[in-house]
Amino acid sequence: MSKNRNPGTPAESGPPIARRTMFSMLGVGAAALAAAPLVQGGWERFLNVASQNDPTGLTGLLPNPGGFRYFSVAGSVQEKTAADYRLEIGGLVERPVTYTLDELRALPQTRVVGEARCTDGWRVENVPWKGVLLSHLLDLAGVRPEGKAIRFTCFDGVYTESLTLDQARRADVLVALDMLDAPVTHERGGPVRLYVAPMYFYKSAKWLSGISVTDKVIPGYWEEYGYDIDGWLDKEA
Ligand SMILES: Nc1nc2c(c(=O)[nH]1)N[C@H]1C(S)=C(S)[C@@H](COP(=O)(O)O)O[C@H]1N2
Ligand SMILES: [Mo]
Repeated sequence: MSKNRNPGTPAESGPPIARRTMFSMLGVGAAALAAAPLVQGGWERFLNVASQNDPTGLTGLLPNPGGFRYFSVAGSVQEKTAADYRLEIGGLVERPVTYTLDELRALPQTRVVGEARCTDGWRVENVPWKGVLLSHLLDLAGVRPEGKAIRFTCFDGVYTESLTLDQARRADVLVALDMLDAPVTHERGGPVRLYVAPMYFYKSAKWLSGISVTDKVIPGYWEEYGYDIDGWLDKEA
């Protein structure tokens, strides 16, 4: 698997040619989608409407009528269930801990509604996410004074991400267990994924398995290839 792929060029299911054909059948050019996020928003709404009455049957053939594109830098990812999922919290903390899924569910749950916006131009708006505030998990573990940043690892064995401690403590950064009011599916990065509402979706690591407090930011997978370490959607955020 090539590492040079742009994070916005999804390794999603289905042949790209077929997708392009589908877009052009809808009269929407891929270049226009990439260049105009607002047009993309309109396109998503069009699709949602279209899939409700679906007069042509066309939308059922689209790769993902809900708007999300499957993305993974790893090949196939082993599915994890409540029985074998674990989240390890360690590094520069007073109390390293390993959580099961049930233990995470027993912690206070916070709901954040936000968008998922890929650097490629596709976005899904008003997505409800629910889970444990990252800041709460950090407080429970007790960040040591030398702790300045967070490194995230994933059970796909490949992907990594980072946040500064200040970013990680924001009230819109979740260790998400639910999405669209249902458990996060394997395809979407479940049973547990990160959701960093104010940043591009590449910051929201899927298949989250490790949260490690570090003394400085360690650039994540895509950031090694030139992507902004701070992936703010709005620079002034
Ligand atoms: N583990 C992991 N997390 C990841 C990625 C990935 O390849 N692996 N891709 C990122 C990118 S670039 C995007 S746009 C989103 C895609 O999430 P989705 O597949 O649920 O749409 O996940 C982000 N998190
Ligand atoms: Mo992305």
